[in-house]
Amino acid sequence: MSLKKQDLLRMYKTMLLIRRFEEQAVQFSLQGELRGSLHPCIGQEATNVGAVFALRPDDLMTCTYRGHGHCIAKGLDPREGMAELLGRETGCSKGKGGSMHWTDPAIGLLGENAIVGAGAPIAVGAALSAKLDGSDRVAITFFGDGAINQGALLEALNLAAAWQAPVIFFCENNLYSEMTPIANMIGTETLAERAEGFGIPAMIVDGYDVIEVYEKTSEAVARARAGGGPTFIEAKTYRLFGHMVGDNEPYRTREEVEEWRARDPIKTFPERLQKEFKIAKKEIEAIREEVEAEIAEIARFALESPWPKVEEIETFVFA
Ligand SMILES: Cc1ncc(C[n+]2csc(CCOP(=O)(O)OP(=O)(O)O)c2C)c(N)n1
Ligand SMILES: [Mg+2]
Repeated sequence: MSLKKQDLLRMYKTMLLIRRFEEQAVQFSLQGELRGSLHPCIGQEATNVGAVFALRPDDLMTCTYRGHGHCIAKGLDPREGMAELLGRETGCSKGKGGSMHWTDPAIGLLGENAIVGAGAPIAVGAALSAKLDGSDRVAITFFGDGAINQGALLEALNLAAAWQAPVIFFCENNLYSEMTPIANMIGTETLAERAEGFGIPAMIVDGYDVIEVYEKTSEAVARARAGGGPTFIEAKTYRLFGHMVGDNEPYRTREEVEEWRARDPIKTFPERLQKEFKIAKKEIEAIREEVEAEIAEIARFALESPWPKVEEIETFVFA
């Protein structure tokens, strides 16, 4: 395994930071500090971190409205992320994007996207551009199982294969598209086998195992960088929170949620670090303390940040 102790600790720290960030965001939403809908990635931190850690800082990325975790893992300043959620001027999209439109070209983030499947063609275009420039950058696009029947995704898969674009299609299959179980929406056993029909190699990974996600994504990234074209990855994952704040979850059972919660990477990964990698408990506790302090600072920064000025209401607005 190529991961060293420091990498494993950084993975744990980032997953925990994402979890605590999302919990703080939910709290802000319930308190009315955060307006608009919020789709937390609670439970999906191992795919966020495992996949993004396989990238270089100059690689390109698109993700969905459930994208805070990917963006933080890619290097977005979480203070700017939280300020964006609260609509403040210091936010990564100047307070004009909110939860579903974080953007930061400096870290290769070409944007979250509220339209299901819409990030995929953007990533294929970015990958094609990297290829035509003669660079070895790759692009990754994250989407959910619900995107699997979207024309935009299917056309993007086709063009990526035809052009051998250096792009990774990363599907976070959390079993539901809003309230609809994936089993009601497709006739195949897996989503991965769809990609094979386009001539794209596919892999299925355990999305609750951050190391496996990292290793498999690294293989796909290496192939893309070397000119080997696209890969489709289906990660089996689960959201431990509802689709969005306010979802009362009538479409799934408590037992199902509890089964996944028992494997929650935020709980099981530090146990694994101790048992399998012999990392001392006190190092893990130190990370927990660091993250708590960071979250307090993130919340303070966002709450104390100014609102955008009325005179700037039309700047950075397209039409
Ligand atoms: C093109 C389009 N159709 C419908 C919607 C409404 N919608 C918002 S989220 C969502 C579910 C998508 O599920 P999935 O892709 O599995 O992602 P998850 O929310 O599970 O992460 C739908 C249908 C939308 N945003 N865009
Ligand atoms: Mg889904």
